[in-house]
Amino acid sequence: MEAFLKIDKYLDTLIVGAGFAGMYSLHKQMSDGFKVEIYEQADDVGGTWYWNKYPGARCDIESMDYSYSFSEDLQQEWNWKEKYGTQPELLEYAKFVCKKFNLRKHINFNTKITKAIFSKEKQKWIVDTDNNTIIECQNLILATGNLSTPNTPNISGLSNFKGNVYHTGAWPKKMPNFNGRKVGIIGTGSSAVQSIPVISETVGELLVFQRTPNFSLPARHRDLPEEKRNEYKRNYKKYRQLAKNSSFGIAKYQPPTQSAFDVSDEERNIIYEKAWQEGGQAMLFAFTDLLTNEKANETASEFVRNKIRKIVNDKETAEKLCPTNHPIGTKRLCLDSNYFETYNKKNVSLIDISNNPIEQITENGLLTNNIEYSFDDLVFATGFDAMTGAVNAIEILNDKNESLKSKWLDGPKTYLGMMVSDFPNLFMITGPQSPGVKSQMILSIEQHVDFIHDLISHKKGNNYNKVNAKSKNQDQWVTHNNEVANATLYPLAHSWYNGDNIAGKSKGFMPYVGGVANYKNICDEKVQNNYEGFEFS
Ligand code: N01
Repeated sequence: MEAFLKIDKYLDTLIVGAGFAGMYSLHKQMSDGFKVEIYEQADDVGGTWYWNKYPGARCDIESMDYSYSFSEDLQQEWNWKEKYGTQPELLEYAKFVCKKFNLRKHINFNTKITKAIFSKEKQKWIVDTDNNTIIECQNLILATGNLSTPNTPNISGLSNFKGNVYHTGAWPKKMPNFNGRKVGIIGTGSSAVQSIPVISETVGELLVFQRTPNFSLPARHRDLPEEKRNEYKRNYKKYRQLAKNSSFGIAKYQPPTQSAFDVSDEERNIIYEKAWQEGGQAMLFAFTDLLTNEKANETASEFVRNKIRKIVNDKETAEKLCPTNHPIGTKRLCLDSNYFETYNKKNVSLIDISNNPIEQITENGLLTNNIEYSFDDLVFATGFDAMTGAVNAIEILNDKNESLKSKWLDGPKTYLGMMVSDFPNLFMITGPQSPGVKSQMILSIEQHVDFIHDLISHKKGNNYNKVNAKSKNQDQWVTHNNEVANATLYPLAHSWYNGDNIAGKSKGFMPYVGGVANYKNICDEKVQNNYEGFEFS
């Protein structure tokens, strides 16, 4: 892919990915007259909500919050039907947005970006695809998602398995029929917690292989009453502002004001019980110190363990389901509809593999602790190569022929989660070291897209070719990110937040946990200080 290559297309901006980040970015750039296109490997829009079609998939943030705010028309026109959007509803919403803003004709589907080189001579990105179309562009925006590279653990013998194999993160379009079949599922993260109760309804038998029990709170899912939806719509301006001022990007979760030890044991339990009955993540926002003080956290952790003990009839199973190796909230907290209740069903068994890793997949099932468990179908609910997987899947080379992947061997380093030093005009939406995954994603996406769009417009308006993140500012940002994380309990958990879920992946806490409001203030300050940390040429 050198300078002699025939270029098939010239663009101002190429965006990779047609999920919520890519679509909004496309809309922004189109509105300002940039020549812009998306390349997307799927055959339709939707990103996460295109791929994660597993039974029971739905968003764990309420739909009135988890939606675009950039268009008043859109937020008034669209009617969410349920408290938490289902996967089909979210996909329908993505298609609706695509149609409303005439995006489809600017999206190249079924095309994967494989390589991007920043040409020294042209000072542009030369981008290659899996159908050998070569595109030259000035700006390259990665809207590739944080949880978009499914992780299938390397367990020997998988190819020998005679039954069907599925991954929750790459679910087939045609829903498999599990009627009366015996199904094995590996994993007990959010995807499993949502799918297990639904899969259990039709299967003959369900075997759940659990390596680590997870905290989960009841979602208290229900239809969205029209009055509630209309009230929210009338007051969207207020709710969106409250969300922006919060730490997680959700209007109703405002910063708590008291420590867990400012109240008596009895009062604390009443507060937890209220949050438990309300559903959602309210419990985590009950006290100031739940994610900074282990003792405070233990009060909430034990409250949830006691709930599990009450729900699950079999004492031994209940204990196996009680998480004890991480404080509540330090792994992504799951929300469920009857997850723990499902273990009271006769056709559901929990197999604890915490001390006995899966040795092998066999023709008929799998082997652990010298016992062979047989089943007809196998579901991997084993998560993703999170945050860096999709970026590293593209070979990205700067003008010194250095790859981004090699620069990230010891973990990702970014400036504000949006740029990487020495990779000019390459932008990431909700990249590592941004609050993305630790917030209401669409709010963070909108803030990032706006920031990046303004940065590109500033570059163009001042007749610059390039913008680059300064390495000194990048180092400071990475240090700050780590300091913020180390002041919390997050590092105590093994999770995809720190790369622990992937064998051989560098370890280090990736998301920015200083909150969306703080983060936005920092970004705004950089702009006010003449784009501090960015160099234009
Ligand atoms: O993946 P996970 P996920 N042998 O990484 C186990 C978002 N999401 O797809 O904990 C045995 O959380 C692994 O065990 P352990 C959300 O942000 C959102 O469920 O590593 N087990 C774990 O139990 C979420 O956090 C929504 O010991 C193995 C499971 O597989 C993120 O996506 C819905 C194993 C993986 O859990 C990822 O969730 C769904 C092995 N070799 C997802 N390898 C909503 O919005 C892995 N595991 C609702």
